[in-house]
Amino acid sequence: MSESGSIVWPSQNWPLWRLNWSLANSPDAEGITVTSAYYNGHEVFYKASLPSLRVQYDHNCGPYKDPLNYDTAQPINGSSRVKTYTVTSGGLAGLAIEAFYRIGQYRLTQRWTFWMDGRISPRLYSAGLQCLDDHRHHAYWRFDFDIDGAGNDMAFEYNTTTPNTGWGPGWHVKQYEMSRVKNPPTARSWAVMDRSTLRGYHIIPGANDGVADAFSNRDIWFMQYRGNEDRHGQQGGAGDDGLATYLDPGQTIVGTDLVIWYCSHLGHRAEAAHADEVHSCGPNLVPFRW
Ligand SMILES: [Cu+2]
Repeated sequence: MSESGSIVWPSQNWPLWRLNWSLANSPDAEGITVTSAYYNGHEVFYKASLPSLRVQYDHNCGPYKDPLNYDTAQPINGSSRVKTYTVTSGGLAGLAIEAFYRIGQYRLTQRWTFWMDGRISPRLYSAGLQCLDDHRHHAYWRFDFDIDGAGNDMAFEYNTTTPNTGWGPGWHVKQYEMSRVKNPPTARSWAVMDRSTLRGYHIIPGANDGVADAFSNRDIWFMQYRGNEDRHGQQGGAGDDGLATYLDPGQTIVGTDLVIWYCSHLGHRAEAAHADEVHSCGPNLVPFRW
């Protein structure tokens, strides 16, 4: 079984967002996928998904890779396991696409919100304890951007310490496939942009996205699109995200079809008082020149 749909939002007469969504069953394990997403008439994503959720405990439990798919999702809207609805926050409306999963003792909510101003909030909410021990959930989103079409993309990194290299103060171009970690002292963030239209998205780490560690040691990966690297959640395993093998450090990414993976590291403490607390993570994607 699976579920899927197409949405034009907020209305056919005012199609700010157009996209398709689906939630496939096992062996796929990539949560709700969003495909062919357009904001204001311009393509943003070929596909966006959540193909890995790994958890590491401090002591004798796990690690686990938790599969987000139709089989672990629960009915939340009649018999449907995916719910789409309009949310409002601070006066701004958004299109939310949501699923609720139960895996062992975990209760997980995955939500995509596509805001009226073009911002996108991919989120994962977690509650429940598999073992009475401190642990970290590592949620990996895969963003296959096709801004104004598949090819001709560029990736950038921002640091407060970088002089103007022609792209504005703080920004420099990423030339090759690579992975990076956050650096709060320089307010590090990233961007993807179409080289001809100069439309793009700024990728800003979320406030609760934690820090990389020895178990999950990177925050973002930039790579050229290769069809055989979209494994629908079956890349890597509990102990290893498998992404290092996707990187070819000699492969230029300037002007190519870019795929960006981003990982949130969600810490979760085990004290009884915290066991039922819901924690959320995820980056903020903000459009520019749209
Ligand atoms: Cu947890």
